[in-house]
Amino acid sequence: MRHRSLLLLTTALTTGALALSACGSRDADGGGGGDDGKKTTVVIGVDAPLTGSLSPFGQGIKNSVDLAVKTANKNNEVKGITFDTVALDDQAVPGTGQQNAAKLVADKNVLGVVGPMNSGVAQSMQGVFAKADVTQVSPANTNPALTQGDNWATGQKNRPFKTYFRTATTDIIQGRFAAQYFAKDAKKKKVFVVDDKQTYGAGLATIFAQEFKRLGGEVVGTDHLTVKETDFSGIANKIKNAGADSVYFGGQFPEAGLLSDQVKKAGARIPLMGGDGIYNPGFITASGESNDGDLATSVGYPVEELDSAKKFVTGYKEAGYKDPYATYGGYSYDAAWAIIQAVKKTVEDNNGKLPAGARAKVLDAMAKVSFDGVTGKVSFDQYGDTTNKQLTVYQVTGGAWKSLKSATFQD
Ligand code: ABU
Repeated sequence: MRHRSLLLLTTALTTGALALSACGSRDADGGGGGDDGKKTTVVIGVDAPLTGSLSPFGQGIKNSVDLAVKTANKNNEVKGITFDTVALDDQAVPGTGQQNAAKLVADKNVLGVVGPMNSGVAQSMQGVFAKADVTQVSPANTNPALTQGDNWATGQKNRPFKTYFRTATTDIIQGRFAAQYFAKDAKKKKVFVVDDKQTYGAGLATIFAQEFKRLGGEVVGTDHLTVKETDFSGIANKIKNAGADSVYFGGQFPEAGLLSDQVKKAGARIPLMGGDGIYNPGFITASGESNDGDLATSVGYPVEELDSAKKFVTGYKEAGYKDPYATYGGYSYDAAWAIIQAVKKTVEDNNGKLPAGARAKVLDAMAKVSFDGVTGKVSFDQYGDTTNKQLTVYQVTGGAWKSLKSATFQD
């Protein structure tokens, strides 16, 4: 019942926001601004899971985009332009993400979108944005096929959508980085690999397993769990009986925390490792047993340790957002700032005015964006992938995530 009320509220807020942005400003894609002292409103859309189990990630994404937009407006970053945001909740459901993409495309003031969080949701949105020339930047998607096509593993890279970019690195890098840490630093030899059958989780687990085997490790068993289920004791017993010295899990933190708990309750006191999807305090609280020693990789260096992120961290705190910026906050700020920079270039190239057909021009400018962001240098390669290949290994220590090792991935 409570869930239904939340859904209704989110829909109502969403509809209101879209209606407001449409009538409260001039049409951003049709040209205007800068010539009569009146400002043109450009909307940056946000799509993320704002309710449901992954909302701790989604709220951090939404707030960080909001902070970027407020900073741009305060600094008059693009003369003649006021930025606004419209945030839609995809609940981590691909169909909902697709509907949200259609709503954002229908608002002519939307020149770029930050999101989504889930790679599986992105697959359902990419085509909608591509048809409308709307630039999309995900701060969190890591599945390689989104930028490099379905045959990336055979070396035949083919960018499927020119409108799609991301500030988070790919699982080609993350999965291999994790396997190298497990095999070389943690000296693990026998891993049991589990995934959640989702685009992100299954892809990441496959890349991890391949690299772990390449490095001489043994995959002593594999299994799959179902998202939103809670009893993984059957898998936990298999892991115990396989004689594994470690578990690798491709998926998100709610299931990962429960799996870790049940593996330990089954009597296997071995570490579980996962990717950025489990790097959340919710992983630790989901487990009744202490999961000290468990590991996660995540994209980038820890924001709290970066000089380039100091203003972001302080600004976020001062803004008083209820939820933390979480794993993707810095990347979300940088994604929004990249869109803002592309709008800036578009306006500057057109004598200070937003040109007609602004969406296509913002898209052109996006490919060449380059600036020093919260997470480091922000720019994109020919596939729309970030050029930032930094990653960090975190470990649960004393009931909290602590960074262990950060590096720039080298092939
Ligand atoms: N990168 C982890 C979570 C988001 C995704 O599905 O890619």
